[in-house]
Amino acid sequence: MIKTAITVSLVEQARGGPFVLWDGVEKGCQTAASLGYDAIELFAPGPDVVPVDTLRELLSKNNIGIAAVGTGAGMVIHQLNLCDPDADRRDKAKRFIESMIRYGAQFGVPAIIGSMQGRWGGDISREQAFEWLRSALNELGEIAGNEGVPLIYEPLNRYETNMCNTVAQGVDLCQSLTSKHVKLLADVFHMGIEEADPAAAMSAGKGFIGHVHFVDSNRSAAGMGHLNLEAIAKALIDTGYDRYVSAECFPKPDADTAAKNTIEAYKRLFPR
Ligand code: LER
Ligand code: MN
Repeated sequence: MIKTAITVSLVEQARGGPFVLWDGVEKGCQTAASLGYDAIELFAPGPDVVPVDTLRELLSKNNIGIAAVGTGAGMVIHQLNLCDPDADRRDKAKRFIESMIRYGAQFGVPAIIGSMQGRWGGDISREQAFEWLRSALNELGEIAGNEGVPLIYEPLNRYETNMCNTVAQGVDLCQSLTSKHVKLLADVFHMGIEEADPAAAMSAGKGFIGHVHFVDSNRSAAGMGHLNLEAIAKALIDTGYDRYVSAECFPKPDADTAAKNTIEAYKRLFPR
């Protein structure tokens, strides 16, 4: 069964970004639970901001789960990424991601590498950047595997990275890794920009997809843009995917409307 999640951001520096709930983790859990979501997806400044026990209590009190934890704060707050020309900063990027993997693992959920993957260019060749990215994913993938969770790698659209932009490129990357614990995040917003046929791309990701940001063309809530979400959802269901679809969308026209519209669309597209 496909489960539903909604993003909660605690990262002030990311205001204006594609996260729905911004009023703290307690309120986020309450709102998500009251609307019938299965889980929150947490975007936090680091692993120490919401102590594990505190979050455990909040989740249990609100009878809600957690789907995944983001690592983008490493980029947004500390400007760290895995393709930084400076070896010390690349290592700091890995250690930040490791800290989030270990945090998420205490809830049995994966960490997501999106913007922290970085990019090639300037003095850094494409080959060099991919070597660093592969090496980091192998190292971090093994750490995740030893913690009993996958590590999630997210292809992004061309305006955010020049590493992997499509699901097929992500599949190639996963196949080139020695670690078998790295899965892909299929973000339907990025797919709407990069894929010739998002539904076909979803099908081709069968077996490799470990998390989904299920939103619309304009990064609004599912149903508020122009993608053929019925076809994309059907393709995802047909792959046998049974993890989360998550609302990583703008809180437009406001958070409540985005959250309500998303869960209504999820109930329609992913009937139980
Ligand atoms: C960034 O555009 C994105 O989709 C996030 O999930 C990555 O941090
Ligand atoms: Mn995303």
